[in-house]
Amino acid sequence: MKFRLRDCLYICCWCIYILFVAVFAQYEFTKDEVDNMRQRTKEMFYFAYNGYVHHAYPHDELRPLTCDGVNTWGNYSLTLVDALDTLGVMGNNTEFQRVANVVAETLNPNKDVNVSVFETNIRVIGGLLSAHLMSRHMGVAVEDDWPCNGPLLRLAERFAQKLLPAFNTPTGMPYGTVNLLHGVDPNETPETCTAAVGTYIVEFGTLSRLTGKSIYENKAMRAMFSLHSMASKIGLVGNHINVLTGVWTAVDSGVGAGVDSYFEYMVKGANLLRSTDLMTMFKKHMPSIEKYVKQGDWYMWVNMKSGAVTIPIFQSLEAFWPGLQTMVGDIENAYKTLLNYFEVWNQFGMTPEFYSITQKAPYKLREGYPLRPELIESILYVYKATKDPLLLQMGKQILHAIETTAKTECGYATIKDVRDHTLENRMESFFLAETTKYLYLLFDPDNFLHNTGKQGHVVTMKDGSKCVVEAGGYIFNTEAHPISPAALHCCYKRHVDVEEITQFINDLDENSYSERTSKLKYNHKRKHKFKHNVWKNKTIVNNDSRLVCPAPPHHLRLNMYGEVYVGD
Ligand code: DMJ
Repeated sequence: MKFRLRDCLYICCWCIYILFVAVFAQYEFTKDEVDNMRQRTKEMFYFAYNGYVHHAYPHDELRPLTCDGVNTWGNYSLTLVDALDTLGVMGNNTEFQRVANVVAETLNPNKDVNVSVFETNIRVIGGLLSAHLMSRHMGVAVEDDWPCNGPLLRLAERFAQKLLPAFNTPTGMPYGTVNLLHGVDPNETPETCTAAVGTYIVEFGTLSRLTGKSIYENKAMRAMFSLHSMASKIGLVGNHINVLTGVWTAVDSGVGAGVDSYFEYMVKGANLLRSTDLMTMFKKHMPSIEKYVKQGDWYMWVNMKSGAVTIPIFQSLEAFWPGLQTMVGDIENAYKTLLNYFEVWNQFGMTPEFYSITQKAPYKLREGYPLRPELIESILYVYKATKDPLLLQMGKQILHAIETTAKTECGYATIKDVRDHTLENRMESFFLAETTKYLYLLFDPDNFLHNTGKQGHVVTMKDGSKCVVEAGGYIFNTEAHPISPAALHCCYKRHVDVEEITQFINDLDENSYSERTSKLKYNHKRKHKFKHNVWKNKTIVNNDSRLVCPAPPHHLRLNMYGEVYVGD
């Protein structure tokens, strides 16, 4: 058997790595060391944030080599919106309050600009929703009806309304691009990637649950179900689909670019909205992914119909996968895959966009590292599940690599080529929304976002009703914007109660008492059964303050109305 130099080098790398694992697996970080890493992460964030504010705002992004700004995604001061809740995570109340005001007063969804439906959703709507839900904690004087109302929530909804025309297709799957002022261009291509079809349920579900308007959740669910129903006979989805016909136009199947967050949102949507349907969907895909896409502890690209491997590569975007595996309880496999991915990081000091697993080299024209968060995101999830200090060590290395290779005069730059660490004039907004946030959370064990349900805060609404909010279990959207399930539950319960009572009262005019009772029971069940339709496809409008006020428990309010109407 012949050994080539490359093979020897590869074996050496593995030996060094195993030694490294053996040494650091024993190593416990002291509190001071963790504090130091947290402080360095904070400095990194503020250096980039201030660079953006001083040199680039109100443009979307900072250009870190020329120290000026550029509009990339929609001319909506994207980095400011994306970074807002990271200020919250880092405990900067005054700057959070200042920026929340600026954003609420200046962001304009009525612009004649073409935007990506997906990016606007995850970065702008996600950022606004998360900041809205964080605002009380950050000392903002919230409105009486918060979290079911507030300026950032209203702004998020105005953006969502601008995206809705994209969903008006025969399949319910959205177009990729929409004009915020004019809707979908008649010449718009109907070909969209899978992720851009199936990554709305976290934000749109949140909007519906907070506002009581079911349309957003329904649209997002329909798109997801539609896509899911187009899986191949072996249970895989492709990379691009025609949203008018449902015909797949790119049949490569994997968990990376173009597909990634479709899977992520089944799991996160299921957790956030308590949807068994979404988890069932995920569980239907999972065995097919394990059978065909997973090769050893790598995930490759395969043909969605035959399952045959088409491209044996690792993509930096797919490094979120171990985090998702951890979320569904498969920690052992998550860790194994993470070790593979971190080995790629070690090879170059960062991960290239595409890495050939067979050649052990970056792919041509995909050699860059745009300061992506996915690897550190997975490290955080696996760390929270295992508390293994090796994961802190990995985080430390990532922090060090970015500090020493990407820093410029006014920010942090995309690495153009991971082999020579040359730089490119771009700092994506996700560096401030995700990469720095996940790093910070890894090094901040007492952060409020790590609350597992031991704490909560009771808010009293203007109608006297009470809700527990900020009670932990935060679900991060795919742009790392945390959403509080307790707030959703608080507002959703109100809206459902209102609808039930409204329905009950309407029925009183038409039915006998016994029919009324049985209908109520049926309706009560139906609200938990999601069939592409949260409530009914309508907006709940009710001006009766007694109905809007859920102060007494639901059955008491029914009694109240019983007293009013029974015997009429
Ligand atoms: C982010 O915008 C989101 O995480 C998205 O889901 C994938 N790409 C970037 C970060 O790499």
